[in-house]
Amino acid sequence: MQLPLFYKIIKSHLINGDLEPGKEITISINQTLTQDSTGTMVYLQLEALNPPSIKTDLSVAYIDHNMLQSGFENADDHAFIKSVANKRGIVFSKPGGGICHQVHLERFTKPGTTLIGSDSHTPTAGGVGAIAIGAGGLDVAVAMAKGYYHLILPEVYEVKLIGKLPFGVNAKDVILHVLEKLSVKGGVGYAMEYTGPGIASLSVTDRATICNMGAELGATTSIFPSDDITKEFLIAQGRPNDYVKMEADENAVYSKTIEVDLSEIKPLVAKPHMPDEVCSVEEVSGIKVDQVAIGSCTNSSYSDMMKVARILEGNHVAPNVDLVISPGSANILRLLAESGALAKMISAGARILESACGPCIGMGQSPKTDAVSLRTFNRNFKGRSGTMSAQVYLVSPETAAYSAIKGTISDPSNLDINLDITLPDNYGSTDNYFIYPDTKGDKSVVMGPNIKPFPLGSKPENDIKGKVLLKTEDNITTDDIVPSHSKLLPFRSNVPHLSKFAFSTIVDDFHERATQNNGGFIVGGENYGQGSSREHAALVPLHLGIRAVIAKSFARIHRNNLINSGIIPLLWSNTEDYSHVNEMDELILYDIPEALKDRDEIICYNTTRDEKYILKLSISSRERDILQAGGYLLYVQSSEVI
Ligand code: MIC
Ligand code: SF4
Repeated sequence: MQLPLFYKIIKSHLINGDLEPGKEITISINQTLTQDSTGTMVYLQLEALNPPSIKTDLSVAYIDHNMLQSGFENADDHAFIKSVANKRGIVFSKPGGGICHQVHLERFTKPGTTLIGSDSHTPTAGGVGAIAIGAGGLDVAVAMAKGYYHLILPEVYEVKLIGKLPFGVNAKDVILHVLEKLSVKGGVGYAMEYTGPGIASLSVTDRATICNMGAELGATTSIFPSDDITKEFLIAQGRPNDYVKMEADENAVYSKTIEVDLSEIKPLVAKPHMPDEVCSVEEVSGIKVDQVAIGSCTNSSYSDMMKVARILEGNHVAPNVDLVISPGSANILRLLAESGALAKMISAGARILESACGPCIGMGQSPKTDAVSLRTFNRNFKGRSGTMSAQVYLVSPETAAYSAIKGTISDPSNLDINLDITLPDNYGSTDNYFIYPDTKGDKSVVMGPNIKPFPLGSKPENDIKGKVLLKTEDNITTDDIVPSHSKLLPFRSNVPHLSKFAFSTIVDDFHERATQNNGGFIVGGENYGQGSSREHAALVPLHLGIRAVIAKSFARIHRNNLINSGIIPLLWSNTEDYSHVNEMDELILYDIPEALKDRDEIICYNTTRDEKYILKLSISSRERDILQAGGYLLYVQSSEVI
């Protein structure tokens, strides 16, 4: 069969299983990346695994999320990660070096290779033709220790691009367009593969923007071919030998195809509070803006920043607007400084932030009450900015910069300036932000008082009895399960503290409900756990005594994190039953160990309503073993099985 590029790379990395969509496979992993807010857990787990050496070709630990040092906590976490990196042979990217996905794309990703990262936007690297997948922290620790990763083989969704983007339209608008068409659930079970003549007009970083927000589609990953444009990018990044041409077989067979005519795309926005609430900029133009934030792993590339500088040049930020800009990497910041573009931004009245995630994850720059905030980021979930009442719109850098000077949401296609950016022949580098492991140096691990042991699951009991602590709507995010902002991110290595804030975007007493009832169940709707890769969204429920979550469907990474933590993800056989269950109903799940051996169903009895439900157990045989062992760490430690 003629294969899509995604399957070709999978095939060359296949350790176990067949190219059969829907079935679990094992692939070898060339590279891993971590960032600091998930990284502390990853490296605690790696220490627990204590491998003789790491098995990847390259592993990098980035510091980019927890950058505010308003107490010792974040600095402690950084010191811990740095010490494990040195001990285990992992490259450490210092704070200030840049956002993991942008830096990895610039310095390390190679076409045709595999990368997993403890961050949901790891697929950004698909922009150079690599398979890059976001995963839970423990999966990344295991990939370093053992060199492999298990996944359910997705089907491949072809997005055929034709035409060329019109003036003022960014790659961001392309992915917003795809989100409008497919929704935040539309990519679940798929790898998105971009093909067609339209690709030739998109730079590597444009492609990376599109792959980045494949995470918002729920896709396993997204990928572009590697072609002459990739080659030029890698040469300009000083990595000519990393280039290899990668493309789908001619007449490759895809499960689904949509065609997108780039020339028909207009500037778009995602309205509050979901990335798929898309409409044209024109429809919302004129809305008064309070804050504009430009940056994040979606839109912080050199060309995005240069376009912003062009739009700001000779203008000033409107009096009602606070404009903040964070370039994606130290190298981009250096290039902006050298070219004079930074001076144009500053002259216009922008606040320049360091190269980091910053406002994207609520690390500062929370907008004022009821503010309208325009962000070039990828997620606008309610409360993520740190201000519950803020109205966050996701936009392109062009829309952001133009709106910042106009003071209202404004359509950049009305601009009358040249926005063609000539990319550098040589980007140079700021590799002094990397610390390479010192083989002869001190190998001790530094653990400050903020670093607490992580919770471990346990073998399941025969029957699980408990109350429904919470019943949620569809599309609940991990930002709901464990919110993240400047007050909570410093506690990513302190699960007991984080657990006090579980589900606090939905109810303010989840912690009490769980502790007063000795744990219980969560009942979810469709796409439960969408969004980030944070395994804290499983570790916190585990700490609070949750042993099973029953949902209509689960988001991929969160489902895996539940299993890794020893929590059973169950599906309604009859989704009607969802409407029968209420909060505080008491449920009993019977014969768990037996069911985990080989059954596809678990019987659930609702003692409050005297009703019986059949729940589906849709898991692989390896996942059965993991759940029987009480979680992935216990399973891996006690098993040499791949
Ligand atoms: C995010 O964008 O939500 C994050 C913060 O980068 C997360 C990781 C985390 O929660 O630490 C992600 O996308 O996986
Ligand atoms: Fe950082 Fe935001 Fe990207 Fe997450 S989405 S990695 S917080 S920039």
